[in-house]
Amino acid sequence: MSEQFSLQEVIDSFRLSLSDSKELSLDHYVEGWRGLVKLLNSLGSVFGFISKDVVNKLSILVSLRGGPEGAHYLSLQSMVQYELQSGLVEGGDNPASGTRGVSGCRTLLRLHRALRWLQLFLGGVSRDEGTPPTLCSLAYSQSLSQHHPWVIRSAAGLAFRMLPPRDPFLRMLNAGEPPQAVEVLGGAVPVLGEVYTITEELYSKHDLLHLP
Ligand code: 1PW
Repeated sequence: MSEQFSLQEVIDSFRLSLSDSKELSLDHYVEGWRGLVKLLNSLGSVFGFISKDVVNKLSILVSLRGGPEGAHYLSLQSMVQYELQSGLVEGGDNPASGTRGVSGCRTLLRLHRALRWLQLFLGGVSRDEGTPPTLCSLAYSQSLSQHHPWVIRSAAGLAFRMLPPRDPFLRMLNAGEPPQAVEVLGGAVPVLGEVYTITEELYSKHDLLHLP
C-alpha cells in the first residue's frame, strides 16, 4: 500500500471485502478505511478530529481481530453472530479485547454510518451536483449528522468549508486528471453502496442499528 491516498486502492479493498456469498471480510473493510484515513489526513488539520476518531475505531476492530477471539472477527457476519451469542453487542466485558463496554458491532456501526455519508458525498461529486464543500455538508446532513451532538456537527461544518473546489479535490484522489477521476469515482460509489447495504440489512435484521 502506498503512503499517498489512492481512490483505486480504496475501491479495491472494499471490493475485495465482499466474497461471492456476500460475506464481508473485516480485514479488507479495515484496509479500505485505512485508505480513507490517508485522504482525511491529506485534507489538512481541520480534519484531524475526524481522522482521529476513525483511526481509534479501526484500532478497536484490529485489536478484536488480533485478540484471543480473533477468529470470530473474520467477517462482519461472524462478528455479529459471535457478539450476539455471547451477549457482547452492548459492550460488556469483552474477553476478546479486554476493552470494557466496547463491542465490535457498535464500533463498526459508527464506520457504517460514516460510509453512507461518503457514498452520498462522492456520488454528488461524481455527478457534478455542486462544489465539494456544499456536497459534503449536504451528505452529512442527510446521514451522519443526526447521530452527532451539536458540538461535533459544528466542528464538522467548519471542516467541510475548508474542502477544496472540484478540480483540486478530484486531483487529490490520485486517480488521474479530473475527467478520469470522475470515472473512477463513478465506479467507487456502487461498491461503497453494496458494502453499506449488506451491513445495513444485517444490522437491521438483528436490531443493531441503534447500539449505544
Ligand atoms: C472527505 C472524506 C470523508 C470520509 C470519512 C468520513 C468519516 C466520518 C467520521 C466522522 C467523525 C466525527 C468525529 C467523531 C465523532 C464520534 O463521536 C462519532 N464517530 C463517528 C464515526 O460518527 C461517534 O462515535 P462514538 O463517540 O459513539 O464512539
